[in-house]
Amino acid sequence: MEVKNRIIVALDVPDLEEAIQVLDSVRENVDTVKIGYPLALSQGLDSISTIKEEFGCQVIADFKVADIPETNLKIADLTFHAGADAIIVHGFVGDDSAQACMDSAQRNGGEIFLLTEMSHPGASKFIKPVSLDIARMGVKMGIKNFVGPSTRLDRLEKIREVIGPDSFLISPGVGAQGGDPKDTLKFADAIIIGRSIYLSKDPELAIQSFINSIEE
Ligand code: NUP
Repeated sequence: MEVKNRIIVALDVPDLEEAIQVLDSVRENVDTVKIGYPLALSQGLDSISTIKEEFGCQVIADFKVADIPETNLKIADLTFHAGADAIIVHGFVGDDSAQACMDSAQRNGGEIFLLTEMSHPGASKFIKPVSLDIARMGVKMGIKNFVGPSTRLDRLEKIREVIGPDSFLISPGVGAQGGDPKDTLKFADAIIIGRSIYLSKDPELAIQSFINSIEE
């Protein structure tokens, strides 16, 4: 996946109007957005096609899919049929569950991102001890896209070592959770930024200052 300016905007707003307003102000500099449960549960899966039609951008559906293979398959099919370009899938549930999403992606011409280690402090307890194993599992399965934390760069670096230079790694936690954009991009291909953009009074200015700090 190619991501303009290496920035993915997370649109965790519960209102489609608000999402469109934010996207409208950053459209010059952003071509990839991530939507998750806040928007999908309040506005429905149709919000994916609405956003795509209006802005022509790529949409990553952050549904952190983590169920048995049969249910994962249904979730992924529905998400791709709604127009998503990619879906984020949890790795801790095992290779059969992730494989179901890969099968759906292949059938529907989409992509999956495997979530290795999460970015919040609580992730240190259960998922951090196994996140490199999750990354290794993904590599073995032939997965090419991964998600890793910008809030623990030592871990992000290790995840990059495991997945190799040719895998595509995106990283949430920049801004509001404390991750630094430029440092994160030493290991990640693109950063995911939510609140620091959509809560900003001027989202375009916020994006511009992230771009400047990356280029410094
Ligand atoms: O480990 C993860 N951490 C994380 O923050 C995996 C994620 N998918 N996210 C998502 O990235 C989170 O749900 C939110 O949509 C976005 C970060 O938003 P913000 O902290 O920049 O507001």
